[in-house]
Amino acid sequence: MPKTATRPTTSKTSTNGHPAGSKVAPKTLQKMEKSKKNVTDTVNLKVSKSEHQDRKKSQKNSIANLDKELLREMLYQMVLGRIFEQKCAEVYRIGKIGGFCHLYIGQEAVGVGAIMALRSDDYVITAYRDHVQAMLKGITPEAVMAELYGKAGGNVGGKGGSMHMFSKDLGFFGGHGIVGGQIGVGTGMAYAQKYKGTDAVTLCFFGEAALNQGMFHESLNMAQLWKLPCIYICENNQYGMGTSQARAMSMSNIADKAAAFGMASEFVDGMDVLAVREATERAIERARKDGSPTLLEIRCYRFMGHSMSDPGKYRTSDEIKKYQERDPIFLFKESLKEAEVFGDKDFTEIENRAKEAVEKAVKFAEESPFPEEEELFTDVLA
Ligand SMILES: Cc1ncc(C[n+]2csc(CCOP(=O)(O)OP(=O)(O)O)c2C)c(N)n1
Ligand SMILES: [Mg+2]
Repeated sequence: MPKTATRPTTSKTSTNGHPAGSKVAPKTLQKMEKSKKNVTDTVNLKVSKSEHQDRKKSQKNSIANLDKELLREMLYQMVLGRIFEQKCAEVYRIGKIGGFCHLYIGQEAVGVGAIMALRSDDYVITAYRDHVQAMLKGITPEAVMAELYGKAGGNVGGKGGSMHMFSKDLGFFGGHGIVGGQIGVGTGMAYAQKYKGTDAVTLCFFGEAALNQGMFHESLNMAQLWKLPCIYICENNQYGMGTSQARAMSMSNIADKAAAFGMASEFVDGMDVLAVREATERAIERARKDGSPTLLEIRCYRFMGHSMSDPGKYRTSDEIKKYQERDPIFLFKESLKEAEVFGDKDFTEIENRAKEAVEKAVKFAEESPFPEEEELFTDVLA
């Protein structure tokens, strides 16, 4: 199956919903130790180029099965996310946005592929890299940008900032700054969906560094035991704040961790928006049917620093360039073009529409007032 990306080690992962058991041979261990020495470079360009060709073929097959307007909207949302985040970086540098600001550039295929497979009554929860996912769940670009500016017109009145987008009505439950904390909350959200007798599901996003937290293990155990309709999406961008996965995790094969709970899992190429969509659809089907949870390891890469204040000294620019050759937007566009679904004219129209939406969001944020002083004393829990 060409959709599965190459792993840096030789361990095998199931992609059919049944976790593979693994017994690590001494030779493999030696190889793993060796590969740890070169922790900043996990991509083999030759292999990834041939994978890129294979994936283009599989993308073409997937494209043939999807409605043209849905494909247009998926590409639009990816481009909007990219341009929105580039604008965030620009206005952050001139002091319009304060505090932490974590960008999603490079990971758009994960959010778009997964969230656009949902129904509107499904829930989403994520960590602090939340701007694009919030927009995908229906929070407007204006409300997200004004929130980043700390303005009253922001998504939560300018009091949450970059890491705390939230909308109960739209089923977007944050925006969380404590690494792994949202995994417990997301599990509880899925419990509520089941308790109320709905067939709605929860997408719970987190980074690979969150897997080393106890919360991950406790939550997945409970979800499998109680059959909670939670889809755990590990966005494996291969780095925590400045620490590569290889330095922090005893095993690199995250999808295999589901075996400890008897949970279904898949390893997915996060540069391929359609592969993400299809894997999420399979997980949603399991969850709606009888509440069965799934762990998806979606392998991706962040093109920017961990946050806007990251000097980025832990990886090489060559490594970043290698991943940029597999830019998820570029890959999707190429496949759409080769399948003769869209051409350059459509791409320009989509890009212009996204640029306009971002400009409108910035104008709204600029013109929105700061919150009133008395707002300091509302929504305070102590
Ligand atoms: C409990 C906790 N420990 C440490 C931190 C500091 N911290 C913020 S982000 C981060 C790395 C998280 O990386 P990952 O989960 O892979 O997500 P990514 O930033 O790659 O999206 C750390 C250690 C924190 N916010 N919470
Ligand atoms: Mg990470």
